[in-house]
Amino acid sequence: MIPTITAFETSPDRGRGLARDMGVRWALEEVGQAYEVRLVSFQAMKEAAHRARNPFGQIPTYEEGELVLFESGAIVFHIAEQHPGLLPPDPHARARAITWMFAALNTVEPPIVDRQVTIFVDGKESWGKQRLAAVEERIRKRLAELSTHLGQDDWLDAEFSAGDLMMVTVLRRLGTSGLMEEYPNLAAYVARGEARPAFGRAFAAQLAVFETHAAG
Ligand SMILES: N[C@@H](CCC(=O)N[C@@H](CS)C(=O)NCC(=O)O)C(=O)O
Repeated sequence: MIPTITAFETSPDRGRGLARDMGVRWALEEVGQAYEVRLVSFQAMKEAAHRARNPFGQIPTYEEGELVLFESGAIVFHIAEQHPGLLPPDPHARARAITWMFAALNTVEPPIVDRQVTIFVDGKESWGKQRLAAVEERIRKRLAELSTHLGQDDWLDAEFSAGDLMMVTVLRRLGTSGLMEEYPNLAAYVARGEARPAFGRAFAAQLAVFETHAAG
């Protein structure tokens, strides 16, 4: 059965692959699962039909027959469980890969999202700059710790897994901040993820949506 995901009709990132359907598309491409995309406007996301898929009125969602999921991490996990390729068969290696998925979303992503909120929401406040500096220090702490763990390895564990997919997706949210470049092994790690053919196909598909709708 071909699953359907939802994505922004017009992504605020202008197709830079930062909207959270990116990780889901990437996972589907890694495992070779075809998928359909239902594009939603900001207004449609808040309407009852979409809230039935995601109570928080956000993208991405995932529909596969009767199954309806939201939360990009849960969707990627589901895809990884259904197909070989994203979770290693060895039970311990599998549990570690899942641990890295949680670490990406629960330990690394929060200060990175906080930075975006600080810039877009608190930016005009008198204390905005001070808060941004504090948030960036928290990000540096996490990046330094992750950098130490990774060392000169290619991936977080022996093989590329859904844990790397989520971690690279999260680190990409640092965008042009320059923070990741302070840790060359992390910048190389993200570049390694982006060089995977499945990432390239997912990125191109997301960009094509933006270009089509921006032109129209
Ligand atoms: N934790 C959720 C976050 C979902 C999320 O923040 N989605 C954003 C797009 S990247 C969204 O729909 N924003 C529009 C809104 O909240 O109105 C996930 O990983 O799926």
